[in-house]
Amino acid sequence: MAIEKLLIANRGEIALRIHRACHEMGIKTVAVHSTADADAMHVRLADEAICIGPPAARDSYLNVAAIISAAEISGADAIHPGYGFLSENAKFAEIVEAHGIKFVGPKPEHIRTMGDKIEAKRTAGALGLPLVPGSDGAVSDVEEARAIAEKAGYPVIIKAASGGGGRGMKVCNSPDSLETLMQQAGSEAKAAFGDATVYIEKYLGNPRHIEIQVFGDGNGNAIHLGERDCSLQRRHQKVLEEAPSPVLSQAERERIGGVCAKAMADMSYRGAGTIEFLWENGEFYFIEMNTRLQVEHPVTEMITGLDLVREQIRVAEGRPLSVAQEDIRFTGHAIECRINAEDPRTFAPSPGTVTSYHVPGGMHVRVDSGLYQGYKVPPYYDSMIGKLIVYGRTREGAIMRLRRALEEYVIEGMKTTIPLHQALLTDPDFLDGNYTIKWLEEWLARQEG
Ligand code: MV4
Repeated sequence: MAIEKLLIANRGEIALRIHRACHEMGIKTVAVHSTADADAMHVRLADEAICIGPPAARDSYLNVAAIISAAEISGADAIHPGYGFLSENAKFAEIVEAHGIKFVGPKPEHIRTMGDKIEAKRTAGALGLPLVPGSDGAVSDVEEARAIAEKAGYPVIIKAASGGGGRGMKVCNSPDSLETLMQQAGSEAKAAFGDATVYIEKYLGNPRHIEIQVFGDGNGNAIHLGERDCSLQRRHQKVLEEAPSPVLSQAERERIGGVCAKAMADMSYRGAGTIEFLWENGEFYFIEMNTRLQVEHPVTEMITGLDLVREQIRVAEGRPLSVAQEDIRFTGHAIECRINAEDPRTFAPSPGTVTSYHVPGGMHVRVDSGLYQGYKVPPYYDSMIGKLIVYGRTREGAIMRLRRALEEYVIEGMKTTIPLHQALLTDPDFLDGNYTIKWLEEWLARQEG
């Protein structure tokens, strides 16, 4: 059941990334776009393009009826949702499949399970993944909450079951504030997600964010592709990611990776997934699972040589994974810088027209971006305009190459986060790999002073 024509239900660099994988596999592409994206690079390159609505995402990239209609009209036999937008919407995946169209992503039931953070944790625990100590499911009763917090030890964190991206979380330092914070977390969760359900975990004070890339064929075979260290983030937006993590040994990688791969095999997971952990003092603690391709997937591609979008398409066609675990070798080091159209100091969005553009090149340099000279960055969407990814045989080599590539990168007509990356790449802590999830915000505060 080979896919012949694939509809890309996304925009920007990831739409281009998907298009490239398709054309390398001989698959025709259909771009869908809002009126604001008529001149986007992936729209120009796609074999067909269909306008699905006005700029606001809810009327275009989130418009299920318009996207399904575009697939029907163009005769696409598959839809790739990219990341964000409809990528983790179980209902959308079901609707796509109900129309006889292949969804290039996990089974809807797995998207649904992992979208509920409590269900995700229960499932992860049952599959043998190490969990953060805390409540076994939802907590509504304050007395129950007290007992759980007492057992886990303060501080604890109260999280929304429907949350994600850090919204609706409350750190609680003592029993005195537990009741108030639980109520606050519950009502904020209700307002943001329409669901007041919360759960409690021990709060880890200074962890790293390390995530494991997994892949399943949907028939009980699954592999892991090692980890990415995504600790460098600001306000829950990742800024720079690297693989491998500076703190893991090959033995630790194989151990946690093996546990994750077995878990995915046991649930017959299909497609790409990312299992997110907090890592502190040599221990992994599961927090969430993302059932999509991630922005930072290229660092994994660079150190494994595997094309993750190609693998996604293969398993969507019902074919097996192209590699077995024993075939996977982790070689060298890769780093990705997210380039945003933002002020590098205030992070205020800075959309505009690209008046001058020059991309870095040379050995082991990859730029995933839909930018071109004259392109007008629309103000309606995420401010990420591209990613610069480099590979080196060592972490030091990758850092030197990244500095060189950032020097070459010219984007005029808007402010970008390139200068932020350049400053980051000279910091002694960064050079030592000595950072946690709190480090970047503290570093930024020091730059201000
Ligand atoms: C935590 C935590 C500390 N302890 N859970 C933030 C987003 C969501 N995915 C989970 N998050 C956290 N959960 C416990 N038990 C700290 C965070 C957290 C964080 C996690 C990953 C990357 C950046 C972060 C920034 C602030 C807080």
